[in-house]
Amino acid sequence: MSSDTTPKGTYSEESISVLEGLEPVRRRPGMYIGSTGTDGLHHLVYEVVDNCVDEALAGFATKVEVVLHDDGSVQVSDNGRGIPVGPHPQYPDKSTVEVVLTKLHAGGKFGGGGYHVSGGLHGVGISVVNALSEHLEIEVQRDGYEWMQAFGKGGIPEGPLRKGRKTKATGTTVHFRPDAEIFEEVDFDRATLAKRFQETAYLVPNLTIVFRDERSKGGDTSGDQSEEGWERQYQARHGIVDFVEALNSSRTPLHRHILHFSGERNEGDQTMRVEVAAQWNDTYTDSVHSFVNVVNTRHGGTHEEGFRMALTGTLNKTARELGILRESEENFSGDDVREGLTAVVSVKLTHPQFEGQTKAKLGNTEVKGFVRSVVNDELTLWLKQHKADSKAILKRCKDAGNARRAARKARDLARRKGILDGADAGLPGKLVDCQSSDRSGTELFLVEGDSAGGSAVSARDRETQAILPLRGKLLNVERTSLGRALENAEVAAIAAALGCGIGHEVDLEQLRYGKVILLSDADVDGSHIRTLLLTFLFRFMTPVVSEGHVYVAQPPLYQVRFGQERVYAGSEPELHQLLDSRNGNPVVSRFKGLGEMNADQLWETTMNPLTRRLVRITVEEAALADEVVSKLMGSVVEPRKEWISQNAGDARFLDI
Ligand code: 0RA
Repeated sequence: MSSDTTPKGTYSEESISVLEGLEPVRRRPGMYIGSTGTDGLHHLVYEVVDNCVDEALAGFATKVEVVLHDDGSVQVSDNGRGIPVGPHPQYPDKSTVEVVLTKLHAGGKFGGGGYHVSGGLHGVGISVVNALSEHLEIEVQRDGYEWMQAFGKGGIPEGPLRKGRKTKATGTTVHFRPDAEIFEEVDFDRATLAKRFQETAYLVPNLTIVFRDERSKGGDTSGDQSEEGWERQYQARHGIVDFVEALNSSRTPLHRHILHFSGERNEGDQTMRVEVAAQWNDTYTDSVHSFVNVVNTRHGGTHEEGFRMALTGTLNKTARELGILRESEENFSGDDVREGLTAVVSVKLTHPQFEGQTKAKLGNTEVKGFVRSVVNDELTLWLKQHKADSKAILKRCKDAGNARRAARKARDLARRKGILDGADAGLPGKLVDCQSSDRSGTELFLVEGDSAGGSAVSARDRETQAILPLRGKLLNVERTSLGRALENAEVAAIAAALGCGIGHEVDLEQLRYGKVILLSDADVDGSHIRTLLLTFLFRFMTPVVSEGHVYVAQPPLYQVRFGQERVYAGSEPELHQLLDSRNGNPVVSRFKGLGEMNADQLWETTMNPLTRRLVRITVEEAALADEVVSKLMGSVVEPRKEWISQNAGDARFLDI
């Protein structure tokens, strides 16, 4: 019996069995897509797109188009072979399309050879997307015709696959609306999707991904949503080489050519392929991105381990051969060779095994040796063929090693002087400490300028609030190593006052205050200083930021006097709102800086926990500050110009 004889809306035997097929997915969505929150929602799109990407990896599709519609639906099309439309071998009364969409784990490719790697972290198949949708339509172009089928809530077919017009084209279009009863939220975030598609395009050369947002509000926060909607195209002619170039675009590369090599091996039924692109730049950040089957392995795993071992080993070996490391000298450490390294390691496996809660770590043990041996051989060769680049890279490793030893000395010295261990004797002279030693209730204000520092000292609650005045601008740590940074008096004073150590050695247990509050003027200079401080804390005291100890104080910009009463406004819009909402004769004055406030005003507006406003800094914001600093203060001029012209007048960045 075919279901086209079944009236719509009634349950045929068939649709009941189909319902049973997908029911586990609706009962426990988390098991299939991780969560029913925003991540899970976006996962639905990835799942469909990954199927198209598989078709591209197999050499059949060259274009994927993703469109966000106003009704909350998403449409994903590709120009691949199209899902087979004929009867399915195991369910001869159903089309393969229907089986792929209604049976769990029927998503894998069968028949046909081709290079199949399962995309998607979960790789659960599009039947899961169907199960978690309110409505889904599929259109296939194949075997000379268009074919379509629609599914209702939970993936129940509304009829069989139907044959439509003639066409010579091939491809698959999946149009679905996530079920609002399943997901906590059904708003797609454009930036999240865009980042993923950009990344995918780098990892799958010859694939073009077109991404269009046709929603009227567009979830747009950047203001670039025009009447016609928003569209971007992602494609990378040189694949991960382009990726590395983009990652390094706001930094200065230390050598001209981007390293690039690959290798392949079969072990039993496991086919392994690795491709690496890398280039060192003049920052101190290690930025290694790894992927398995086009999926980001944020927590690394065996492929990254193999890469790191080979990198350290090969660079040491070559440095010895070239006499850059002499017999008496220590080997480069792993950190030395990765300082300033931007790399992409992309692995494709027929049978990946992921580990950990988030499945973002590769577990296959055979991959480690494979990647290690490819990188050993190919990197050795590359270094031989690129003499000038090699010299620059190896010299950099050597400098990093020297700096590491110098930093260790500086730290040892600092520790001996008590600077880093928070011993009272080692506290900086400028610190005006609080009396309480119960850390959870205490706050350290990092205050811009001595005069504002003075006001803050008189204004503070001496029981719980400590003040560290900072003079002038903090050193820009973007292009500074830890050792050099510690030579800067302001940096050393902050490190000493916090007492929790620095760099890899941060110990939050030792942090001397519950809150670290940045207090600077509400003007451009103030925000510059804030950005530098955030960058410093983010780079060298990451856990202090990530554990939520860092805040930004919000001093007001305006004071309005209504007779005896004083009211404050933090911004111009707030000022207008205030003036509009009140009667009386207002006297408005603008604070030029913190120094203009007297102690009472400072206490009332900025320091009193009952009346002040504080903004807690998240890692994302600190990372953004970091990126802003890279662009504004790194050594490359172009991105800086570009950034300034794009964001001039956009207060979001300067006003973190
Ligand atoms: C099953 C088998 C084949 C291709 C596909 C599924 C397929 C699925 C999706 C999902 C989105 N786009 C897709 N493109 C293809 C192999 C077909 C053959 O051997 O000809």
